[in-house]
Amino acid sequence: MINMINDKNLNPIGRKVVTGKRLNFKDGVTLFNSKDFHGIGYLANIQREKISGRNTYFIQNGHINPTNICVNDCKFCAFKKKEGEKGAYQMSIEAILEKAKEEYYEGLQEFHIVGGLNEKLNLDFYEEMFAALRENFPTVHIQALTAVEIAFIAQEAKVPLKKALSRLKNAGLGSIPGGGAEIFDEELRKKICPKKITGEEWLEVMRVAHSVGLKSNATMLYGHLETVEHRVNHLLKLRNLQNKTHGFLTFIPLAFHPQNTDYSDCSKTPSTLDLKMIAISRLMLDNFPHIKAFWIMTTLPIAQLAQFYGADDIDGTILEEKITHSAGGETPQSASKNLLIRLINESGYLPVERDTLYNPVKQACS
Ligand code: V47
Repeated sequence: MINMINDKNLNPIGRKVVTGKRLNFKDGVTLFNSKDFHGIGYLANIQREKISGRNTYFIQNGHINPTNICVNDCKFCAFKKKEGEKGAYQMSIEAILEKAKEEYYEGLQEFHIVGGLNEKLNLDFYEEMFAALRENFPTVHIQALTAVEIAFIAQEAKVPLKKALSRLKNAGLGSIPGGGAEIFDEELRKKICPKKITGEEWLEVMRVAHSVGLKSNATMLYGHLETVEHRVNHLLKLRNLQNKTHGFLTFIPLAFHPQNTDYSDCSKTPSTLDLKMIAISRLMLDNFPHIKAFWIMTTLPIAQLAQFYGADDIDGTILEEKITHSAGGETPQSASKNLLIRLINESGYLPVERDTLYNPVKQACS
């Protein structure tokens, strides 16, 4: 057998991967510092195939962003607007239903709904919105509100987190997207998103969400000011919580898009880093069932390649995306189901259409 590992520092990590031993902080740092790009991908693929076999998941979903008005002032965000600022918007329940109607077709599995921290949209509004969506689109799962939005809504309503989450769940919330995690290191977090809840608070929202039976995703924003150590610590905090709750479905590394942000002099992340992030996430997060290459951020060709570097999910049809596209994203706004199936088939993986909770909808073929 040809040896796939060129960097001898990766050999002990390779032995751990093959024998199913957990990687530690030092291993994570070694992986990020290694230039053995193919070696890292080779190891991540071993882990991917152990966990997901040859399956690659995708979903027919549509995004809705009810408001871009946000009291936080995250330096990396080009989507946010202050109230009254040009381009600021806030959708009514009727407008959200109209948007959902535009996006809906038979086969759509999920509405993915995230937005800004808008003081005018309270817990009652979101309950009403979920109830209206559930009534009008009973077959579509609602994945909505980042942990940051949930903490804000609960705080504004002066109700404990658990109560707010239970009320939202009863109204129709099905699961929680992974946004808002950014980077957990508190010092850096204070710099890039000073008004945001802390990393510990983000983790606490997820812990409580999992305890009331809501599954969630997790993310990390990379490619800004973070160090390799920040990234590894972030992954380890997620792994620790997952050990306790088993409520995370998938991890999505989010590539920073700098245009129109306070860090517009940063370059876009290189594709090599995008693939390395996927691979190292797969290796470190051994208790996460899925790793997603979010094609709208990585581009479709990189999402296709990511399947060989640990990703077993390439997200979905999306239909319209605003967060990355406000920040210079150049990918198309949507991808058809047939295109996603083709990309997966071309790579020799098995396309599995899924619902939000990763139940296969039906085995896709083309
Ligand atoms: O938390 C903001 C990120 C997130 C930028 O759960 C940016 O499947 C890149 O929740 N460049 C919100 N990223 C989006 C979100 C999400 C996205 C994809 C998949 C899932 C999922 C959830 O968007 C924010 C922040 O990390 N973001 N600005 C930017 N300039």
